[in-house]
Amino acid sequence: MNCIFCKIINKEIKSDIIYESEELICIRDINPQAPVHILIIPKKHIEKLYEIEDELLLGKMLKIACEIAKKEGIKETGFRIVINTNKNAGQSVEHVHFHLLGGRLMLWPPG
Ligand code: DGP
Repeated sequence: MNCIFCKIINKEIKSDIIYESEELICIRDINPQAPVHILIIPKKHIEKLYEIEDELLLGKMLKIACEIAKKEGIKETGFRIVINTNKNAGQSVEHVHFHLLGGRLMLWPPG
């Protein structure tokens, strides 16, 4: 399958892996938008957030994001979890992923 995240999961493409389990892989974003920018990616190839049927998987993704926020030292200062879905939101990789961002002041509303 010609999916960049599947290639990362299969170790065909190198990445900075900070957490891995049977179901998830968490890597540093190649183009960081904040001092801490980590992608939480399910290993199963699912393209869109609304296609995930496994509620437990969604919960695990949020839970690991919080654990990583703590490890990265952004839990107390603040962090943002972003899930871009489809064109208007700027989804560029068609394999669902959460962005965990922190380490700087973030604006609201987002651009
Ligand atoms: P999105 O635009 O929401 O679909 O986010 C895709 C993110 O994936 C974007 O922030 C850049 C990141 N990305 C794309 N290709 C690679 C890669 O090969 N390695 C890593 N670590 N991140 C990548």
